Parts: sequence; C-alpha cells; structure tokens
Amino acid sequence: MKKFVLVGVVAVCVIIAALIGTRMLTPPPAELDLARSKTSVNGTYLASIEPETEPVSVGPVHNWVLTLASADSTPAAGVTIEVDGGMPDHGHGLPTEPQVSRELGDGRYLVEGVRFNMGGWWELTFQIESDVGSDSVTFNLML
Ligand SMILES: [Cu+2]
Repeated sequence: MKKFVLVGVVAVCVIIAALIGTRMLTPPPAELDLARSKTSVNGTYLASIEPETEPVSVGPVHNWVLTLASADSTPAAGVTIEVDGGMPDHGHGLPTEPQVSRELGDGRYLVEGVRFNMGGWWELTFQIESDVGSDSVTFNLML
C-alpha cells in the first residue's frame, strides 16, 4: 500500500514538472501586439518607445526613449514615470530596475538600465502620472 502512495506522489511531481515545463515553452499569443506606438489603457496618453540601439538583443544593459503626448497630441511635459516589466510566460520580472532619468524635451523621456536576460516574450510597462492624468501603457517585445 505504501508503495502505491509513493508511486502516486512521484507521478504527481512528474505531472507538475511537466506542466511547468510546458508553460515555459508555450509560445506567446499569436495575436501579440508588437506595436511600439499605442494609446495608454485609459486613452490619456499616446505613447511610443524606441530603443537607443537596434536590434534589441539579449544581454546588454541599454536605454530606451519613451515619447508621450496627451490625447490631442500635445507633448506631455513634467511627467512622472515608473517602469516595470517581465516575462508573462515565465512569471518573472525584469532583471534590472530601469529608471526614467531625464526629460529630453518634446515629450521624450530617457529610460535607462533596461536589460533582457533571455529570449522570448517580454513586457515593458510604464505607469504615467502628470497634470493630464494617471494612466499606464504596456508594450510587448519578442526577443
Ligand atoms: Cu524568462
């Protein structure tokens, strides 16, 4: 009887490991929106991102420029931005803590210290605060 319990426990462990493994290998949604320009979740901002160097690759720490305008296309000034992100398929965040270090003018903001430490589907999320309103926008990247 004890032997059967042990076999059962082992079987459950194997199934759990297989499920986790499958999840890691699951391709991202086919309809994944890879646009680098989009409207924030609540329509408060028009946002676009551009890496300082193309192509974006796995490994090096690098910077991005985030450009923000209000819905009527006026460049957004004096904005507070928090950067977050990670890999939705893997359940982990970014390996670094990117910061918006400088306002470059014309609604452009320098995002420093971004790093991707593996290939796959990444998300970059910006939480945006200003007089215009509070909103967030998430970009998808495939590396
Ligand atoms: Cu990952």
